[in-house]
Amino acid sequence: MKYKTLTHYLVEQQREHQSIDPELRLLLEIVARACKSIGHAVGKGALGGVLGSLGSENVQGEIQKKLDVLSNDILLEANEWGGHLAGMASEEMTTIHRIPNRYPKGEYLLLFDPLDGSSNIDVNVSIGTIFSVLKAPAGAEGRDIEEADFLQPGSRQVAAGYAIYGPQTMLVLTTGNGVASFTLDREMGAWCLTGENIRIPEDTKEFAINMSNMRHWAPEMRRYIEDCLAGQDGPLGKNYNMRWIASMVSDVHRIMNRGGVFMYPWDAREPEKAGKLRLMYEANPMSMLIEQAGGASIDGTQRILDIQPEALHQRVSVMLGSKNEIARIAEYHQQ
Ligand code: AHM
Ligand code: MG
Repeated sequence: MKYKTLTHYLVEQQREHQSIDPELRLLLEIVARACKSIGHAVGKGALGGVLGSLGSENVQGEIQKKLDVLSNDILLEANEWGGHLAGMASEEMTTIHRIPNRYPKGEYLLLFDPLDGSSNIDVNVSIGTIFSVLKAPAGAEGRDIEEADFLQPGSRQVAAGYAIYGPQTMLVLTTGNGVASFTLDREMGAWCLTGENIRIPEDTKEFAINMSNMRHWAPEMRRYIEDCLAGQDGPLGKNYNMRWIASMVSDVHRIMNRGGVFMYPWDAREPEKAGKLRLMYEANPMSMLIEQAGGASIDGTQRILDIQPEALHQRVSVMLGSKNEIARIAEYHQQ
């Protein structure tokens, strides 16, 4: 075979780096397999009867799409029986999911946004699955896992990744030793290593943000974007380009490949929520990937991976991507 498979890559990681053990390898292979199933369902679209809404609301009060729930079920079922997990948590579930007693338990915690990019699900635009892996805290063995066990800062993640369902189905993964990407060979059903040691360009002239919310942002955020829009003759001295897909996975994937900054800042409409995106299922895993690829990720003033979570569904302001541009955005927030 011309390309290394995901299994081959993970076995090599296991040999070279103590941070990955057989249980974590099994976990990642199972998540990757579940993503293959989700990608298959997404790809069928109307023919699979999977488009449209269910009429139910998730814990955040958002209308659930059929594919949101299907993807959540696929990930739960795939990961329950392997013996590698102590518990799971998902953007689509009110509280944590304990491993049923009929299965053995392991030491890892899996968190996911089963299908990110809700507004793009029914319109055939790229969407994705985001996941984060933590270890259950010491002392959690032999007792039921609790919500509090999941509330660890992103710097404690042992792995993170996303699958993107687009023109190609890809998996982008880190176990703390750089970022690798895999393309799904749809005939073989195999994840093939197509990118290793991904590095994000440190400088950029491209930003991704939902501009329609501009009037609700904090003044420093508004000032940064106004300066970007001023172009060559403005204080930043360059002409910026804007790209906004509205699927975080796709916007981040573009940045992974050619640089840029993605922002979903704090918004005055819901001041207490700190932002739209979720710390545990979206911001933390993406921040680990971005940092592992040489980029940076902040909430405006602090590194996202250092935030001590206070609640499972906590929201956060997110600014991530090319390192030097994120440093510039941080300066705007210090002034
Ligand atoms: P979701 O998890 O309900 O899909 O929401 C998250 C998505 C992100 O993928 C994307 O960056 C953002 O919401 C888009 O928001 P907007 O509707 O403001 O464009
Ligand atoms: Mg999401």
